[in-house]
Amino acid sequence: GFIGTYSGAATAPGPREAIEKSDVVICVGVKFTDTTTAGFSQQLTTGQTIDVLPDGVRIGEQWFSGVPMAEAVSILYHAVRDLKPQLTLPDVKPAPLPESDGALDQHAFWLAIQTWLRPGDIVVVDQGTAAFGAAALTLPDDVTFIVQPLWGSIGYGLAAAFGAQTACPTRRLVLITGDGAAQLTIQELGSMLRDNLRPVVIVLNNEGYTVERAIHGAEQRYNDIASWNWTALPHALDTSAKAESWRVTLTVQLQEVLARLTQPTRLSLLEVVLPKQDLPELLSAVTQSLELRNGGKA
Ligand SMILES: Cc1ncc(C[n+]2csc(CCOP(=O)(O)OP(=O)(O)O)c2C)c(N)n1
Ligand SMILES: [Mg+2]
Repeated sequence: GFIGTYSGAATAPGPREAIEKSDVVICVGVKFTDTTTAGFSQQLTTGQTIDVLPDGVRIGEQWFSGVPMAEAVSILYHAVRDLKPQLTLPDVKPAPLPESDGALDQHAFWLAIQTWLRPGDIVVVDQGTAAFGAAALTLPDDVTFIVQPLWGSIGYGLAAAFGAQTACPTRRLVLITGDGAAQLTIQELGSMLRDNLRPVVIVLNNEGYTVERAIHGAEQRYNDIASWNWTALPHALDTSAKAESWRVTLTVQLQEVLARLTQPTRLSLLEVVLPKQDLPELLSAVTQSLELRNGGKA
């Protein structure tokens, strides 16, 4: 039933129309923020939405306080299931990822990830180009997807990956994080190695804060970060040589390394070198409207 990710005006036309023209939209734990709605451009009316919040529910203008979220979701689930025979579901498929011309850029990276992911993976992505690229993926069945779009605190992904892999040590865990974000919590690689965890850690090396460059100050120094030797880090953070690491600059190298990581037997760190100003498509649409808004032009 997945038709795409809703980001206000940055949503592809098919999913956007399907969502905005629905009679009823059930929002579960939704908080619209500037970066998830391309600058608050969502078009959903109060009358059209059911808002399920941690301790209450709003249906149109009416509030029902004190309803626990799990109970509200269960009630709505049963109500929708009973109504299902009468519903016409929108005939919209998520847009396929754009074709790649072969160079290792955001498009090529996400295409490779799309074909490599498999059912049952845990996918953790950090804020930055990773979160916006991943939002356009069509996930295989039974994938657990962890992302923190609301507060967007960078560095969360690596630490969350540690927690998720600790909880589920036998599932393949794939972390995709920006280089800037990774610099905040990288030491937890050491804890993962201490605990013999085997996540696939993919670091997108685009020389700094690419998402911030797109919003403001593309060439400003505050968007640059220290240039680290990423592939040396797991070895610096563990003396027993438990990790493997690679650096890729070509799409074919990326595909080769991913192919080796079907059943990782050790922690694997993959540094993917990407162009400094390159954005996934959804993020270009979002940052263009944020830039307009920040400049008072929206
Ligand atoms: C703790 C924290 N500090 C600063 C920010 C502001 N911020 C949002 S995205 C970002 C840059 C992320 O860069 P990177 O992880 O390299 O991702 P990229 O967009 O380059 O792929 C920054 C600094 C934040 N969201 N959270
Ligand atoms: Mg970066």
